[in-house]
Amino acid sequence: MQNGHVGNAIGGKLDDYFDQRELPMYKDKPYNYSTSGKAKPIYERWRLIGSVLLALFTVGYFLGFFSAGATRLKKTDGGKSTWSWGGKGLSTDWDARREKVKGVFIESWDGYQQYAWGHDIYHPLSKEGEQMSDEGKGMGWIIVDALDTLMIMNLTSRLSHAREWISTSLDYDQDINVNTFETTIRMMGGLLSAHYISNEYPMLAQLSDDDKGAPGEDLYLEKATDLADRLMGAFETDSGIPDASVNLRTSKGIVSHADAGASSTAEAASLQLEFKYLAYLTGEKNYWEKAEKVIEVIDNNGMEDGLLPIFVSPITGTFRGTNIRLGSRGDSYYEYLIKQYLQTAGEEPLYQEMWNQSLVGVRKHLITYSDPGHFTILAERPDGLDGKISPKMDHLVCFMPGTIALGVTGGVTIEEAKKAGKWGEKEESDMKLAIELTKTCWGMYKVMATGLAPEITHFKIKDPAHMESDGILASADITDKAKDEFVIKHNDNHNLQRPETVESLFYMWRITGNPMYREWGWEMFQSFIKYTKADADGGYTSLAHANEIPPILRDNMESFWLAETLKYFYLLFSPSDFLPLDSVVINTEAHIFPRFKLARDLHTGWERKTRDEAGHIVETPKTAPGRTIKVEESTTTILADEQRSKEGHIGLT
Ligand code: DMJ
Repeated sequence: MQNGHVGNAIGGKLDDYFDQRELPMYKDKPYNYSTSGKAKPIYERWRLIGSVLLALFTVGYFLGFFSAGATRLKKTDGGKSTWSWGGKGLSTDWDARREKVKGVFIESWDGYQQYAWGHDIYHPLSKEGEQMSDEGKGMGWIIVDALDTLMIMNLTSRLSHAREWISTSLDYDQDINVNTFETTIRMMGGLLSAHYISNEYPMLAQLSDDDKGAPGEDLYLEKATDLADRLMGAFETDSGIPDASVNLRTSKGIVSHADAGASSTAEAASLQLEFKYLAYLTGEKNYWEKAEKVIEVIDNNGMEDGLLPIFVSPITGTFRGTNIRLGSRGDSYYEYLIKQYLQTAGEEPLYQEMWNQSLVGVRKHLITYSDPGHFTILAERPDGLDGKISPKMDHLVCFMPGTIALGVTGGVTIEEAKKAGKWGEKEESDMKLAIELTKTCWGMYKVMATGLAPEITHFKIKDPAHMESDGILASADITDKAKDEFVIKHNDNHNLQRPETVESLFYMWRITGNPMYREWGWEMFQSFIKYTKADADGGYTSLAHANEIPPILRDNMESFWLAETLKYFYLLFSPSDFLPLDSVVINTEAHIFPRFKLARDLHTGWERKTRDEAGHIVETPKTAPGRTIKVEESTTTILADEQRSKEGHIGLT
């Protein structure tokens, strides 16, 4: 699409708009879209009237006639700008915004398709592809990761192309070492999600997974199972904690070459949704047992307040180091606690108990406030819980607000939770924390010259730090002044097209119903369009420097740009009944799985050891089966994906 992104000029915006409306911009059409070519006069007339009205509105918006939403820039004292939220403004055409997201996905996908098809890595500036391993022939890194987004966006012709590649070219029998976690969440997760969506929402996926009689029946599921069987060797360690990497041909686990052989806690403990869903689909209990064993081994460390160091040994099953954080290497351990509880429809309460314990631990040890704006920070404890707090947040931590909200209601709206009598002080307080943390994550975008968040943000805080237990502080509005307390170090100002904040906006919108979250998302999306476009047909790329204009581009499109970031934008602007949150559970790579009830011989195969209020194991003999002490107070935590990547193995983020 020529100039197919939101530029500054009004003229450009209108051109874009009319381009999109009048030209057959996308070959892909909704499955049930009429292709008769017969004119539909009334519809066409309304479409024209709609176009004119929208054009007038767009002009008005940019001339400042309307307060078109919560995030309009308001000029205040001394001409300084203030970002404010709260207003609703005129009704917005969310369908049109959603189509814009689809347009950006198409540009990104088509760039990849044209210049790097079948490669794991895509460089949109040099317009080249690369495999993650020189010996490898491609793992489908981008194609498989994007499959379910193609379905959700109903991009049928592109989906057919992807499915054909998977059917004819994708072969996991390769003598290459891959990262266990990344391969599980992206490849297995992508295939399983494609299987689920194509069966559950056949109108979205023109080609079902079950091509009766055709070669490659249940293609996605078969590929997922083949891959899972190769990954399973990673779990064959002394402790049951999986090795960081695995050879796909031999299925032999490979200990991490870095970190004294330790695995990342988050990586070891974020494989469960995928292997459990596969066990459910295939009836193979082994997948279930290996995955859940990891959580048992981790929990048997009896960490204080459910907060964990970011490394764990696959030999002993015990932690390495003292670094506790919910950023890189820690993040999705926590995410998968609550999501495991939701995946099996609330039938495994020990995961909710662990989540609650960890959340209390987060509040006790990690929540502090910036100074003077009192923005809520989810900080780190590099030297353990008795060490000094480090007021730093990886962008990765921004999954947390949405996940907290999800944990509060299980996916239904606040209103519905209240009606169902599932609302009390804890829910109220957790939701407030989610709201404040979302604002902080949004602030990370607002303080940047491009409007795109850095990889890592530091904050100015008081010394000693004001903790939540010293009293909850109300945050100020995010204004230009916030730049003084959101501290962006030179090495941290890159933007890797990450999804976590829009992921949280999506959950917050669905759960609170506050349109402010959609408006924030729209602003973020416009910044991505404006500043991350590679060139006319390359697609979109990540940024080496997001805090200067023009930004410095990096020559890489992350696969999660297609799998997660654009999917969450699309869902944020979609109607709320599209993929209802209380019937699905979304993995850490935004792949969508169903919730299900424990069935057959799939059940929780372990019990938590008795522990004291702080979460330490109490060495008393167990008495009755199922005996666990419910500990109300406790939490857990988890290095930068940058470090995770390229450590000599394939598939590190
Ligand atoms: C993704 O691969 C997953 O979301 C993972 O959990 C964290 N890192 C990236 C996105 O930032």
